[in-house]
Amino acid sequence: MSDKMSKNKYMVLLFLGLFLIVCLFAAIKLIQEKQKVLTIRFSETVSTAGLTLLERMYDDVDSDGKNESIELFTSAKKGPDGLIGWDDGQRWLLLVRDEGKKFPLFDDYVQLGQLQFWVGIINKSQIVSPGNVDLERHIYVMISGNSLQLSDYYWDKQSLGFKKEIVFNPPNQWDVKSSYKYLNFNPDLIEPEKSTPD
Ligand SMILES: [Ca+2]
Repeated sequence: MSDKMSKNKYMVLLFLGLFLIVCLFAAIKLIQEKQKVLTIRFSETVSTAGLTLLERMYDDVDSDGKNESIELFTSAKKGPDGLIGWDDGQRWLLLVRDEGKKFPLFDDYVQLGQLQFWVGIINKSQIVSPGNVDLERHIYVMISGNSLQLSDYYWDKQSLGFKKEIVFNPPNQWDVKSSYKYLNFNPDLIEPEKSTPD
């Protein structure tokens, strides 16, 4: 074998080796990205019995033309004076209710903190004068405690569930100081129930 042929063979092997390494890194990154996204499907077991409703709003979070109800509950109880008896930690439940189906977006204990949520309405296709079904909803959930974590929930037509992505969770957080939106019970945060939802 000539020196030139050996050199070419060496270059091809080197190129293939580098290509395989790049593919491996790309595959690892893809797997890590996929692991960050969870799917929340409807639950037949989640119950709101004994919980306090803190906030409710109606919006078409799955863009099918009909409103769902987004409800935030806590296990802390409202006293006769209207004040809420907060403990050092309690259960928080954020629920999307869609014609009898309940999707628990968040159902967990939060120590020395609280959960807040917002509904972001995105005109992804940049349609002029978009209708309700042209818009994409994102439910943003911020959990505070010893750290801050922001998650993005959005409807996924394929899995018929909500995808959850953690979009903000800085490392090495030590503590968080914050005001408490739900310190006192505020009935204005509970949108009245509609007999015929939009
Ligand atoms: Ca809907």
